[in-house]
Amino acid sequence: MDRLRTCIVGIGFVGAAHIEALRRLGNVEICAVCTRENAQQTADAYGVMRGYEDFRQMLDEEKPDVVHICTPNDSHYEIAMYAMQRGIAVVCEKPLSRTLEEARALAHYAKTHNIVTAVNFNCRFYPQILEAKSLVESGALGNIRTISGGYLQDWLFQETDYSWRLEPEVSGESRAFADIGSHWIDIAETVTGLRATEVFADFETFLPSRKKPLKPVASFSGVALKQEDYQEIPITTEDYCTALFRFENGAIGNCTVSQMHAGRKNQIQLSLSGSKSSLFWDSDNSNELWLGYREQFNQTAIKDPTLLSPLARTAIAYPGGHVEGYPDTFKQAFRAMYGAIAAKDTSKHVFADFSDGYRKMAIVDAVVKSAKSGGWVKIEEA
Ligand code: SOE
Repeated sequence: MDRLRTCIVGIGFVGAAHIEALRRLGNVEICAVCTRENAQQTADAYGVMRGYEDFRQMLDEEKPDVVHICTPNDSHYEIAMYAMQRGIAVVCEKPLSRTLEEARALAHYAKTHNIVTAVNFNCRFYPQILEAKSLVESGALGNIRTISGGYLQDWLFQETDYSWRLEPEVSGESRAFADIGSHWIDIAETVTGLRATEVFADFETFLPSRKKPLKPVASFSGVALKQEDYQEIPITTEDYCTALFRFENGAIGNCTVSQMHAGRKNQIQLSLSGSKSSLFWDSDNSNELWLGYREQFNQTAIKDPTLLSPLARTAIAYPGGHVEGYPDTFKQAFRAMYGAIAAKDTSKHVFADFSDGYRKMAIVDAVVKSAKSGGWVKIEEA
């Protein structure tokens, strides 16, 4: 097994998830982390040798095989370009960038310079999502007619809930769709193998202003501060998005995305109906896949490697009955990505690369344009 050296930029909620998943792979040495403040202290806290406050210095001194970008969206482009120009493979958090132009340039550079890249669309690596993909590929569903579902969360429900994702200069013009709707359209396209061609989207911002904490508060921490520790700021990005899609084969789709749906912590659902049968998957019950029929009893496919397809088995580490979930999707995604990085293999794999990251940004861009214009918008060919 090839041993690869890795550096991580950004140690928030998701940077920590990357470290944990990489350690579970067994063949990755996390040599350094980069964060703007208290870098060595942070490195020590994660049991990593060195901490840097400047990502350029880290990449120049450590010369890693791979860099993971776990920072806010506005720095993805700069870090990814700097790494690729030094021949370093990049694993970037989604969405790939803050703007469509940045994503286009990153995908172009990766392609023309043969750099192995990846975007962490981790939901592809739920075993039942890969099982759904195998079923669609086998023709079991017939022609896909409808693709529906959505992604609901409540971590931005209160006016004191705050994150850099609420600031368009950092996050981009879309918030809820770019952050979590992008996961939904990613699994919809991955499972069906179909591309969305146009979109009609509607946005709503339920809280036009929020209280920004003047002291640091980590995402999902649930920490509340005193009145005087908040500053009132206007919110211009969407809390909620409904979108209709048309797919290349004529299938129609719709999704509902919200970061203010009380009680729904982090639920993504996908429902497909075809000319032969249907399927439904829910991340809150991620080890099961519902299969629906007209002429026979419905079925539930459970996560059991002895029963599932070869493709689904590639993302399973434990026997049936031993539940695998969200952190396992990171491990399985990184396992697939590191296989390609070790082999310097830039061909298409199950994981998303920068061309897929660009594709998703083209969809985000069309969603924003549609919400602004109030009409159907064609998705840029990416
Ligand atoms: C916040 O909405 C977030 O952390 C997303 O950015 C992740 O992609 C998702 O997995 C969980 O929620």
